[in-house]
Amino acid sequence: MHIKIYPIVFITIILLLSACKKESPSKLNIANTENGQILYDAKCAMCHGDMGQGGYSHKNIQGLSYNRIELGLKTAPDMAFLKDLSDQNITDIEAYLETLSGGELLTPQPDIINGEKQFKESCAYCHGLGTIPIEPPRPAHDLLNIGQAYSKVWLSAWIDNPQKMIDAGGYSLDDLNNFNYIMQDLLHSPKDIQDIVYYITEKTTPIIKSEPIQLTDVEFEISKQVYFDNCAGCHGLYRTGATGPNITELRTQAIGTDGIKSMLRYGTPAGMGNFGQKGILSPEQITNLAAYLQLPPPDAPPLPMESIQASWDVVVPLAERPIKPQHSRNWKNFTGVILRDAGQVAIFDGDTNEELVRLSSGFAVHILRSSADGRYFYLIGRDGKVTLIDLWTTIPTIVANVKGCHDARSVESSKAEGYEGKYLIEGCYWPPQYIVYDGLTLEPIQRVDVPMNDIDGEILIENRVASIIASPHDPIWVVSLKEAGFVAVVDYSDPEGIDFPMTSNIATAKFLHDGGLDHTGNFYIVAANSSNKMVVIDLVNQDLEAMFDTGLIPHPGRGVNWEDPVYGWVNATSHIGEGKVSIYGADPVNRPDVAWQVVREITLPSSGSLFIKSHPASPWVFVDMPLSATNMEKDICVIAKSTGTLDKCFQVASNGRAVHFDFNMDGDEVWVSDWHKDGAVIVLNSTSLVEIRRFVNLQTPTGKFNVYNTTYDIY
Ligand code: DHE
Repeated sequence: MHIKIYPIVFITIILLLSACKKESPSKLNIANTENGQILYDAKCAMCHGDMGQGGYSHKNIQGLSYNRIELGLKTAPDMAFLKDLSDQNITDIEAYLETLSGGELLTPQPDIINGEKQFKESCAYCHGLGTIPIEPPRPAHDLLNIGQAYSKVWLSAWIDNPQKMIDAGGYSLDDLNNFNYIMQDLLHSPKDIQDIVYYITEKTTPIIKSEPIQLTDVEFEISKQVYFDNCAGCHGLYRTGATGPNITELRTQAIGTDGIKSMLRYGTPAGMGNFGQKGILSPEQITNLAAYLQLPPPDAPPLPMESIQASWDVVVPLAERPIKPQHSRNWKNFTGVILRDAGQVAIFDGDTNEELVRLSSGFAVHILRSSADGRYFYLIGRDGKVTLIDLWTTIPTIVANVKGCHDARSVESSKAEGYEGKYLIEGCYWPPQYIVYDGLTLEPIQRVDVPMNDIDGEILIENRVASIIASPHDPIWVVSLKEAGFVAVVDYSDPEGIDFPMTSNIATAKFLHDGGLDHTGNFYIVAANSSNKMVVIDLVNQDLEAMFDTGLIPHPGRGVNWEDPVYGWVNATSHIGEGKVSIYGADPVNRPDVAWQVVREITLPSSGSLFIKSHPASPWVFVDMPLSATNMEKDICVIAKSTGTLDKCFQVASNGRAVHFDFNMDGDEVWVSDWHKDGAVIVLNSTSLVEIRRFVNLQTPTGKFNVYNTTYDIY
C-alpha cells in the first residue's frame, strides 16, 4: 500500500517545486489589471467568490501567483474549461488578484436537512432524484448520482448562475443542446445552494414518493376554484392539457406533492408561470392545489339554451339608443383597456388621453372585439359573460349582457357585406359549444355543440373553442377547435337566421389557440401551440393552405404583417416555450418561393412571450415576454422591419410584467401594459420608442383594443 503512494507524493512535490521555481511570465508581460478583473468576474468568481475570498471552493485566492494559477488550471478538473487562457490572461488575472481583499465567507459546514427541504421546495419537479419517469418527461435530468459527474463546487456555481457558467464555457455546449431550456436562476442564497448540493450529492437512494395531503370538502371546493381561475385555461378543465401539458391525476401522482408544489412556486422556462414566487398563489393555496391535482377532476356542468336565455339582460333597448354619436369625440380612436382582476374595462379617448369610464363586467375579463362599424365593443370574460358596450352614448355605456358559457375566451362579430354587426358568435371553453346572438341586442339565437372527436378520430372529453375570426369576404366565421385540431367554418348566412351550422371542419393540427389575418385578409394564420406549428387557412377557398413548424408553443396573439426587405410580405409569431421569433413568408402570389416557410429566426433573451404586434406606421415589430421565468418579464424587444433583425430589448414595466401591444389610430403611439395590481399602461412613441405618457392606477391591465385597429384588423 505504502509503496504505491510514494510516486504520487513524489510527482506532486516535483510539480509544486517547479511551479515555485518557474520564472513567472507575469515578469515578461505587462499586466492589465482592468482586463484581469473582467476575466476574473467572467470566469473565476462563480467558484472563488466575487472578491476571491473563497466562494463555493472555500479556497481564498487573493494575491495568488501566476504559477499557482497556472498549476490550478493544469491540475484541477473543474478548471479544465479554462485551458485556453493565455499567458497574458493569467498575468492580468494575477495582477487583479493582487488587488483583492475582504469579501464574505461561506461557512464550510453544509446543512443537509436544509438542503433536502430546499431541493423539495425548488427543484423537485424539473429534476427527479431516482424518481418514477413521467410522460411528457421532466424538463431536466434525474440527479441521483450527479456527484459522480460533477464536483460540489461546480454544481454550486451552476445552480447559482447557470447562464454565467455557460458564458464562461463551464458547461459543454454539446450537453446543452440536449435541452430546450437553460436552467432558471431561482435566486437562492449561496448557503441554500451549498446545502442543496450537499443533499443531492450525498443522497444515494431514490426519493420514491412525497407525502399526499388530505383535503377537507371546503378546501377541495376552494382549490377547484383556484384551479379554474389560474390553471384551467392552459391545462383544460379535465386537465388533459393543451397550451400546458397533461396534468391528469396519474401523472400528477407520479410527479408527487413536492414536485407539484415546486412547479407551482417557481414555474418552468417552458412557460409555466412562477405563481408562488410572484405572489399570485399563497403557500396554502399551493399546498392544497398540489393535493387537488392528485385527485380526479370533478364533472363540469352543462349550460343549456334555457339558462343562456334566462341570463340575457337588456340594459338599454335598441329603440332607446342614439342614432348618431351623442358626443363630438373621435370614438374610432377610443381604446379599451382590460383590467383583468377588477373585472372591468377602462375606456380612454386616444385624442385627448382622458379616461372616459370604467365599466364592470364579469370575472377575469379577457378581450374586446369590435362590431363591423366599430360602434360597439363586445367584452368577453372567463366566466362566459358577454357585455355589449355602446360608444355613441355620452360616455360609453353597457347596453346588454348575456352568459353563454361557464368558461370562455372569444367572441366575434359578423363582418361580411350585408351582415355587418348583425350577429355575434361566442365560443366556449366549457361546455363544448358556441352560441350565436343578435349582434345589436345579444338575444341568444342558436346554441351549437361542437364535435367531440379529434383529427385522429379519438373521442374527446373536452374540446374548447379558441380563436374565432370573421372572414372579410364571405358570411362565415372560422372557429378554432382547440383539442380537436379542426378549424370549423360556421356559416351565418342562413336566411331563417336560426341555424348557423358548421359547414365544414378543416383538419389541421391539435391545440389550436390564437391567430389573425394576413395582410390581404385572404388567410387566417393560427397557432397549433402545443403541436409547435402554425396553420394557414385559405378563407377564400375555405380549406387548408399550409402547416409548418416554428418553435416551442407559438403564441402570436393576432400576429403581425409587414414587408421584409428580402422576403416581401411576412407574418410572424413569438413563442411561450422558447426565446424565439419565427418570421415566415406570407405572400403566395408574389413570393411563392418563400410562402409559409420560416425565413428568419430571431433569438430573444427569454422564453415566455405572448404577443407580437406592429402597425404600418411603425418601423418596429414589438414583442413581449410576460411569462419569462428568467426575470425578463418587464422588458420588451423590438425588431427592425427594415433589416429583419433584433434591434434591442429594454425595460418598460415598473411594477409587473410588460404585456400586449396596441397602437393608437394613427399608429404613432404604441401602448404596453404593466400587468400588476398597481399597474399602468405605458405609451411609447412608436418610432423613437421614447415614453410619452403613462396611465397609472390601473388594476392588472392586460389587453388593449383600439377601436379602429380592432375593427379593421390592423396588426
Ligand atoms: Fe388570452 C387572446 C386564450 C391567457 C390576454 N386568448 C386569446 C385568444 C384565446 C385565448 C383563445 C384568442 C381569441 C380570439 O382571437 O378569438 N388566453 C387564453 C388561454 O387559454 C390562456 C392561455 C389561459 C387562460 O387561463 O385564459 C390565456 N390571455 C391570457 C393571459 O394570461 C392574458 C395575457 C391576460 C388575461 O386575460 O388573463 C391574455 N388573450 C389575451 C389578449 C388577447 C388574447 C390580450 C387578444 C390579443 C389581441 O391582440 O387580439
